[in-house]
Amino acid sequence: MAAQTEARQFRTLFISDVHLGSKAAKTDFLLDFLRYHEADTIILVGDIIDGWRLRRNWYWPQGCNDVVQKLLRKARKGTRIVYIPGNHDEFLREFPGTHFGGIEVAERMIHEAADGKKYLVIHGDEFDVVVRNARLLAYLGDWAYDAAIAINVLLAAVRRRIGLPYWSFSAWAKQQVKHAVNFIGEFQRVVADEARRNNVDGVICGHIHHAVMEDMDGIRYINTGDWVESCTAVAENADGTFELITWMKSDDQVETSVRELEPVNIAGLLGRQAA
Ligand SMILES: [Mn+2]
Repeated sequence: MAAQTEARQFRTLFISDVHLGSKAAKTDFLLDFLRYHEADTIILVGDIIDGWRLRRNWYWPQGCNDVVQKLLRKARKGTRIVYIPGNHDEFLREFPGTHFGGIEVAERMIHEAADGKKYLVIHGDEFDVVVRNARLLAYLGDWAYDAAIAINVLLAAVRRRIGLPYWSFSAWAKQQVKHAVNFIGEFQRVVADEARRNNVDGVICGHIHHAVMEDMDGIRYINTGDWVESCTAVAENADGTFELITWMKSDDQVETSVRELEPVNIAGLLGRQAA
């Protein structure tokens, strides 16, 4: 493969689940990706910084600084950068509407593509609870659905206060290998429903580390994937079309092979789930 020497220019780039502060973060690949991909707007779709991991064990090698510096430099040069926090960087959820170093923090946003289509942009973790209880909630109706999401948010706050990590859908789904595909499909369906409720054409999210672009009954579902395993990003072209980019290389050709699952304590919930 011929080396790419010029940066590609996009209207928008979407990146999520970098997990800076976790040993699994592929910062060298992401840095290389950011070197060769420019955009008018970059939207960080959550779990960029792994706050849980950092609270346990401070791990912040030069690569993490380099990624942050690279993003701040792009912001200084005129790229609009929006940071939508996820569950691993939920400490930022307390600062919606604030700016730091030219980066805006927003809980969620509606992205209007160049072709006029509208996309809801969210990290997606709030729908874990809906995925786990889909059938029950469908039976109980709208009020239960809204209540379940509210309880999930409250539960996350309590767990955070007592030092437990957020219950992770993705880690759980991965452990349930046999059922993982079902749960990914269920997550996609639930998130697409949320887009429908917001009267938009599609949804762009992260969280489950499964990059894909597909149609879910007329709603465009786009997942940006992650920079822990798959090293993917989603780019919007000047005409409003989207492409999924996989970037597993760097100029330094440093191959990292650290793979680890999120160290979450999910035994209680697993016990209840495992029938
Ligand atoms: Mn997440």
